[in-house]
Amino acid sequence: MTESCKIIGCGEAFSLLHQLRDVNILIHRSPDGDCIGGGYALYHILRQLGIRSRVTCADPIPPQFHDITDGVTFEDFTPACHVSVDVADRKLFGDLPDPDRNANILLCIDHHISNTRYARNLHWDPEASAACEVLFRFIRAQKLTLTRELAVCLYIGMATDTGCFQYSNAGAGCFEAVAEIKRAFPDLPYARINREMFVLKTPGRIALDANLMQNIRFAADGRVALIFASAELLSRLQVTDDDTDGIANLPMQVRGVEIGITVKQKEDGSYRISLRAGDHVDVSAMAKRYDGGGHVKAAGLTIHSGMPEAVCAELLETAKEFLTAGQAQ
Ligand SMILES: [Mn+2]
Repeated sequence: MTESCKIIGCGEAFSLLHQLRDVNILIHRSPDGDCIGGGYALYHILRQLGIRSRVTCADPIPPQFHDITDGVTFEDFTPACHVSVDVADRKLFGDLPDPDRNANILLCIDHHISNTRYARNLHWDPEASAACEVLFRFIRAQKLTLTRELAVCLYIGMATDTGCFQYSNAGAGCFEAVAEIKRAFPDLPYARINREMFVLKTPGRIALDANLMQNIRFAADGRVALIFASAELLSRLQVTDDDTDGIANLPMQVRGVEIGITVKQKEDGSYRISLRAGDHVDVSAMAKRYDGGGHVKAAGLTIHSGMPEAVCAELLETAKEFLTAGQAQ
């Protein structure tokens, strides 16, 4: 944040990318479909421009994203510059090895309203459903070729960030992009990809969901709901971090819930909290109070210590407050 960040459009982002060589593409820790799809899409775009790049992530890419990663092998090289995709804040890079950890980010391509402008240049559309939607429009604006590989990356990014096109962030631009992708590549395995992304769960995950829903807590006459996944439960059921992806949506399945809180206890005693909002509530504001961030309808934060009961009680109280704030608008 010490240097100023310049917000740039497609044309300027394109001429910037054009001048680069040996690009390290950084995506966020606990990688999801959008940052993986977006990171690999940028790799394919740079290939079209004759520029060598690779995707770097602090955590391994989960196997269900094999449609994106299959057939891609990165060359080994010392990066000359760093570009980030779908990363709202540099602390979301996670635990990277040293040259990358403090890297100067030349360009960030993002869609998070909470972007902290840590990069020197930001190609940004906070209205876009996904970083992959931003990249789709970039490809169109710059008359790049929408290859099959790009189509797969971008489809998965948009599908996952919109919960298979069910969230309110799935706007006209997203549907237009997906329509164009489907028209250009009608034979991609969309149904199989959707099933892998949104339907299939491991047995451990099924058991986890059942346990969490059985112990769900409500406040404010059922308008706030909280689920708590203790470190003990997670280790007993042997669910991986990747397996817990999406549990944040469970509290919102209950009719009447307007703020859904998911508390995940880490082994080190800290808590990773995900917030989800129904209509009329802004959970990004609630996350900000705890130095977190995200979108109006989906945000996250970390609480570093405390007893589980106190942490949950405080979050329920804070949510009640933001519920009332939302009503006043
Ligand atoms: Mn995203």
